[in-house]
Amino acid sequence: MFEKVLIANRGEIALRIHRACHELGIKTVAVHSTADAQAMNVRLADETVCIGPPPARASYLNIPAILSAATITGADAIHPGLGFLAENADFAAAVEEHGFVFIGPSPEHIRLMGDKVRAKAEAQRLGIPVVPGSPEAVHDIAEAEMAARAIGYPVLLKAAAGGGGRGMKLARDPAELGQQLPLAQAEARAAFADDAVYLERFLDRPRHIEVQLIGDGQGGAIHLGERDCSVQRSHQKLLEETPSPGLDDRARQRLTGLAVAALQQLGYRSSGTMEFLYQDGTFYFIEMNTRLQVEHPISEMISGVDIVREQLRIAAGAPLGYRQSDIRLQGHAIECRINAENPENFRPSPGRISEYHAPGGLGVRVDSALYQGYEVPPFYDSLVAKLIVYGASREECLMRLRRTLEEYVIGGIETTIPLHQRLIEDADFRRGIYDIHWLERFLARG
Ligand code: MV4
Repeated sequence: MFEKVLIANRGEIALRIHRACHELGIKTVAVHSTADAQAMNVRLADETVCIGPPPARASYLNIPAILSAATITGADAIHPGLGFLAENADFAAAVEEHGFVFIGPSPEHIRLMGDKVRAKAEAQRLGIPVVPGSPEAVHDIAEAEMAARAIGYPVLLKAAAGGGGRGMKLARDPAELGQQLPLAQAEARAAFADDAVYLERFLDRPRHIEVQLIGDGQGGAIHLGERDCSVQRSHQKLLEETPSPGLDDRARQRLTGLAVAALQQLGYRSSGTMEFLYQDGTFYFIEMNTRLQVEHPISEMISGVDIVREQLRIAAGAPLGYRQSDIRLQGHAIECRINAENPENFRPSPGRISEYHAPGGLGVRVDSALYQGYEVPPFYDSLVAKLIVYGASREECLMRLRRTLEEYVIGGIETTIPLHQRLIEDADFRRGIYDIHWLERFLARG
């Protein structure tokens, strides 16, 4: 096993990785920007290196500074966490070229899944149903119109180098396609330095379902069930749950079985997630994320598997510690993302935490680097805590969630806690009836 791991991230996820390392007896190196010198993950680390000023491109995205920090401290391996450099294939390759272990998938798998057109083709080759669409990027209006006619309108234009929803454009007919194609190409170029776009049939009210997977690159592959991530706004997830209240056991088995078989075929190493849209009883693969995800704890709650520990063990060369038959998915888990934001207009609310009391008790997990007196900096993502609650049933989970949201005190800043309190009382949410548009409608009702 590694002796020392450098954690190339910040906040709650850096703390999450630090905890997994310390449980395995691994020393940690925290790298941080000048804005994060007082952060809890930095305070708890065995060694710290300041890698630059607050803007992420000068610190958390600064590859030479991170590699230098690993060299100076004599780290064996680097965990990228999520966001920042986690899905940067060039970073993963550079880490390895410098003689460190990258705690994640191979650079080739990161690159493959980063190209959304290639990823879909690969998924299809591995027997996974994909959204009907253009098999390749379209380069001009003639190609786009031909593809759209074959797919059927309405169609969505998506950036091949994209993901996460940025730059998507809807076209309901050939005239709209003519207008939207250059806009989609320009946005793709601006956001991803690559103007390649592809087409898909537009699904109007899907659920967003993803499968948590872990492979060891040595033939071992498991799934930890699915997560329903439909409760979102502007592509920002607010609440996730597992299992999805929208799936029956047969659909779940089909989906997870296909996904894990494909993962094994890929020879994939580390944690990964296949994302699907689910509508009218049909699954459609859209993307694969080649990283640990924010919402991974709910899968840990119902499976008992420490996903970060498995990432560390596998990166150190060990085979997966589980076969699928060892995994028992039991009960229900929900995560509420608590952001430092105004709960009505979602404007960031950084500042000093004047008072802090986290909930506890049976079935409760709080992943957060907050503490009383901490100053939430204004430079980064507004996620400051994740409240994860377990129940034997969804009903029990919801009752416990209500109780823990009531108990949670975060003073001095605005948070999304009041919004979570409101939305878990909604009749349709309580019945599990929602799709990716549900939250927007809920917010519009006031
Ligand atoms: C779609 C779609 C409808 N039809 N693709 C947005 C994020 C990116 N990962 C894929 N996205 C979508 N792709 C087709 N063919 C609707 C969305 C979408 C969405 C997907 C998942 C979660 C939230 C979403 C919010 C708006 C749109």
